[in-house]
Amino acid sequence: IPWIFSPLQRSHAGGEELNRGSIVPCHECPERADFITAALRDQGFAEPLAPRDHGEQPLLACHDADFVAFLKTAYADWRASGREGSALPFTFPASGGMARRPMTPQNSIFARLGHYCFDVGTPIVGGTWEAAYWSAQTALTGADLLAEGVPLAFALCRPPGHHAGRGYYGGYCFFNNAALAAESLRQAGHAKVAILDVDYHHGNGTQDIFWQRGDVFYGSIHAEPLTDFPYFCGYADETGAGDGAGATLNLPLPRGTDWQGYQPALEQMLAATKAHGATALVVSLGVDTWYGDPISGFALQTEDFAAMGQHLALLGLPTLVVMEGGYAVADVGKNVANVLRGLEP
Ligand code: Q9C
Ligand code: ZN
Repeated sequence: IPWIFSPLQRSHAGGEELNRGSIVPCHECPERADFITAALRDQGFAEPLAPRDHGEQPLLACHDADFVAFLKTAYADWRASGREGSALPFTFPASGGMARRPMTPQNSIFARLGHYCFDVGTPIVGGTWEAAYWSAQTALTGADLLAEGVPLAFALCRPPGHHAGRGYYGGYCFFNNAALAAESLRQAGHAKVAILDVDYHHGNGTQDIFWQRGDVFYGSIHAEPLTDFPYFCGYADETGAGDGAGATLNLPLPRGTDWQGYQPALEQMLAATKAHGATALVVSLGVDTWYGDPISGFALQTEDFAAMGQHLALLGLPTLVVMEGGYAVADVGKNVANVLRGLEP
């Protein structure tokens, strides 16, 4: 199984997040990628391929130009305002209140952070742009491989992507790697593409990007938003709009869900994917559904991830697996490897 990663993706490092009122080291750390790399080596995978550089243009298929420009200079702007450490917003436009938009480079860095970010858990540091840029290139390269006939590939994207929307970042995500890959597969000739998101958290960014599109199916199994991040969407009654009506499927499950509760939802999502008629599959793979994850509440076991891969393989589609979450740092690798092995024919 070919897989893609660049050490430049480690550059987003040393950031701190405000989590439930305390400043703590960011859960989404570069060591996650190191442990995944080590586990794949242990399992006999070949060395990773370096991502190809597609430039910034493909990012604009899923993101607004002003947002991309903001991310590029955000940390320099933060430093120019006299601060060090993690660039985090502390104020947001009140919902329903008046808010001056759009932001211009003349607006304070604090205004711009609050405008483009939706949480206080996603620090920007000196290496964030470089890491997020190469994470996106890793996903785009994975899509290239599928377009060139490879049946199964793994994009070790880090930082992750599924919480990032066209014009916003948050939830440890900057560019929506899975969305970029899906868009690339569309442009490579797949008339319909499916993104299946098995991260513990709802992929609000991916849902937003494809909400009104019927050509890209978005299916997600995730923790009930009544209790879990991102809280404001991911409910079962969100099914898409306009041309995208019916092309979004949300299957929220309660905290404590184990494989017995998870498997029927997965089967339902696979049936809906078949009905949609996609000819290529992007899997947003978070292994934060593992029972030992420090910020999540499902109860999947390591062997359940192999079963998950086997179920996804039943679609019989060219498949790109894109890394999302998973924060039990030393244990994420085995779970990822099991999904990939399960997907193998
Ligand atoms: N105590 C991904 O898995 N922090 N992002 C929630 C709740 C945000 C997770 C804090 C979690 C984002 C890609
Ligand atoms: Zn997650």
